[in-house]
Amino acid sequence: MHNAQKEYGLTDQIDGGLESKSKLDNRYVLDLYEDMLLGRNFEDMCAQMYYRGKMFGFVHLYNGQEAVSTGIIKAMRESDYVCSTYRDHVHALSKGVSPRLVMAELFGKETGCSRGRGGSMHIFSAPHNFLGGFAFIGEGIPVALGAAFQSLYKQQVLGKQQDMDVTAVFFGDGTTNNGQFFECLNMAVLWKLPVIFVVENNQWAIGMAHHRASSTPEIYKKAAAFGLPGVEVDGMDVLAVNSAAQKAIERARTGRGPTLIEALTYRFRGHSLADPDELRSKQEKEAWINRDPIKRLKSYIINSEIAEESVLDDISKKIKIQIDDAINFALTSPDPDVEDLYKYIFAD
Ligand SMILES: Cc1ncc(C[n+]2csc(CCOP(=O)(O)OP(=O)(O)O)c2C)c(N)n1
Ligand SMILES: [Mg+2]
Repeated sequence: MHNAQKEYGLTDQIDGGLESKSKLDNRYVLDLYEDMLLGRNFEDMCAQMYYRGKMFGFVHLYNGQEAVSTGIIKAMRESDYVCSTYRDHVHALSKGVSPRLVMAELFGKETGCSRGRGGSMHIFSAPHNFLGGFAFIGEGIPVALGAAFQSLYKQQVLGKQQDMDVTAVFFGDGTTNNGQFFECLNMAVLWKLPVIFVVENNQWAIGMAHHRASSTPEIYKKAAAFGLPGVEVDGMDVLAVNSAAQKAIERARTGRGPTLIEALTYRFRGHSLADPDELRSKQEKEAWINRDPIKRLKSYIINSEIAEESVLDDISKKIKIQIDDAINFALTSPDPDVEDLYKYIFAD
């Protein structure tokens, strides 16, 4: 076993999931449920609006992967940073960006979180330390390293903070075959940066099956070459992801360096809303849909008597109201003014 792995106290698998006996605060579990449901409902509404012609360009939905966003981001604090991909709406919602501002951005409206200039792949919010939204795969990883470096510098050189803010960077299985991933693992370990690399291994990169594209399909094992802990976690189990995240965050915050978390997950829809999704087999899709992370958490909540069905129904109603409000806000918001075409290109 690698040294960093030993220090982290983890082998291949993580404990603390839906099957574990350890008890979490009931309110906390319901908050995780609410966040996942918000993500799912938001994305379903996006699909409707896209096909009604309200959104333009490519739109990549996150259905099926909610346990990863919720499990990781809800373990972070407000001042921590998140770096996303083009599949970014739900990461932004988990980080606290209002559904109104994300929906308005998708509609290209002036009130959107990127002033309508970014669209689906460029969700950004400085007040939430949400650093994007990147159309190029792997592009967020070096940006995350920069964010982590400034946290380290603030604490260790400027002496401004007692502990460090942590940066979580999300990316897909396909992206881990890019050079930036390896370069950044190396530098993050070398400088002991407070960063968490979160691989959302949804088994596919557009139409390329992961096992056909990677020399070692178990991505978490690649961490050993660089000397950081690599952890594999069930990405359809929000409690397991949350447990892995808490350990990694604690490690990063206290100056012990980065962690790589590989969450095994699946996207329930095509690569983007323009993808006919003809390459993945029906059996494969069904097997993963049976492990729907929201349904699994719902059963866990009911079976362990955390809450009754009516409480979950109320959460569902609350979210529907929130989504309707976001749609109304986006529909009634103004388009950017043509006069402002060159605004926001450079920082003031
Ligand atoms: C640098 C770069 N090369 C190629 C592409 C085209 N491209 C868009 S998505 C994608 C696959 C990414 O798959 P993965 O990292 O597994 O993420 P997922 O879509 O599954 O979330 C590729 C190759 C791109 N966006 N950027
Ligand atoms: Mg993928």
